[in-house]
Amino acid sequence: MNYVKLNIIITIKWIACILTLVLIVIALILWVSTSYYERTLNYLIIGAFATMILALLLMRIEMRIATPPTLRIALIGYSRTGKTVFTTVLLSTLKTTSNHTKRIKTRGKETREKLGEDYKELESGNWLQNPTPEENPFTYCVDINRPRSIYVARSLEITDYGGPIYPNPLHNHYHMSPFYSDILRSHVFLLAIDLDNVIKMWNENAFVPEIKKSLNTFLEEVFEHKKLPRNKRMGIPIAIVFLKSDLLINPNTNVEKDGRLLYGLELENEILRKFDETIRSCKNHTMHFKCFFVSSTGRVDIENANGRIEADSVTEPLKWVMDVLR
Ligand SMILES: Nc1nc2c(ncn2[C@@H]2O[C@H](COP(=O)(O)OP(=O)(O)OP(=O)(O)O)[C@@H](O)[C@H]2O)c(=O)[nH]1
Ligand SMILES: [Mg+2]
Repeated sequence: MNYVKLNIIITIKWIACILTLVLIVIALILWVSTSYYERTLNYLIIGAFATMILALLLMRIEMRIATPPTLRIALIGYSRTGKTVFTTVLLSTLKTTSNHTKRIKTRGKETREKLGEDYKELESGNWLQNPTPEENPFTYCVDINRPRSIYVARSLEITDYGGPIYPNPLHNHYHMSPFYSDILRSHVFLLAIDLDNVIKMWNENAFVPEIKKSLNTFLEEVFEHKKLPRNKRMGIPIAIVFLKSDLLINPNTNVEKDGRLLYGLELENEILRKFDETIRSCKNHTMHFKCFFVSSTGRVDIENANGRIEADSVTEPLKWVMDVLR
């Protein structure tokens, strides 16, 4: 979506609408005030028709730019954040557990096979064996069945951008992705953050500032790429998805504040406070922003759980995207 182009089209559309009205009013006045049919009247009617057709044409172009038929969702984050597990459980459960069921259908053999294989692997008590190769991100294709609406996208493409495995999670990999320009061109951004790292490095005062810095840089580039005016909030959906939220209620979690161990909701709030600056920056730029705490598996010891997946809030981010774009 190029917002400058969109704004120009919207402005010309309104000018055409106003011109149509003005021409119609003048034609009416002329018609009422003169008893005979004047040539000017002909020109006015033709002019009004022409501007009306132009306005309708521009309205159609505006709709196409604002809501393309296929919405591209970029899922990004450091390597080993849990993105592939998240997408697998999200799309597999969404098909079976919600009233979005009828509206969502995975498309294509590739998507179905990948989801089927990965979900089976998780259900059998194993984590996914291979990280997503950086040079080969996977795009899950999903159809949305909304026949009565012409304003919304009919399909989604969720791309899971794998990152290289860095021994040091402080590394900012966004700029290194060969798909960086593709990422910037996406319509929706899901920014994944690994709670495991946030918790493990709670007191190190390095991970959170670093990830905040890379998120801010990335967001600035998104806004710049889309030529978003600084003083205007636009409608790009952006969500921060904190993954592995099961760790927040893990008794081994060791986050202390004022001599007290933080846990569950209290810890969630403390984490949100840590990311306050990034959250504020997102809210300043877009009308559609939300944070989600998600556990894709529901438990850390997936092996001991006989592969039972008890996901928590895993479908919420996508449901939210679909709702805001309705
Ligand atoms: N506790 C917990 N651990 C998880 C969860 N999801 C993933 N993990 C862990 O995170 C690891 C990485 O998950 P992936 O989904 O493969 O990570 P990724 O972000 O796709 O990584 P790349 O493909 O390298 O970018 C898994 O092997 C698990 O150890 C979760 O919901 N809870
Ligand atoms: Mg992956």
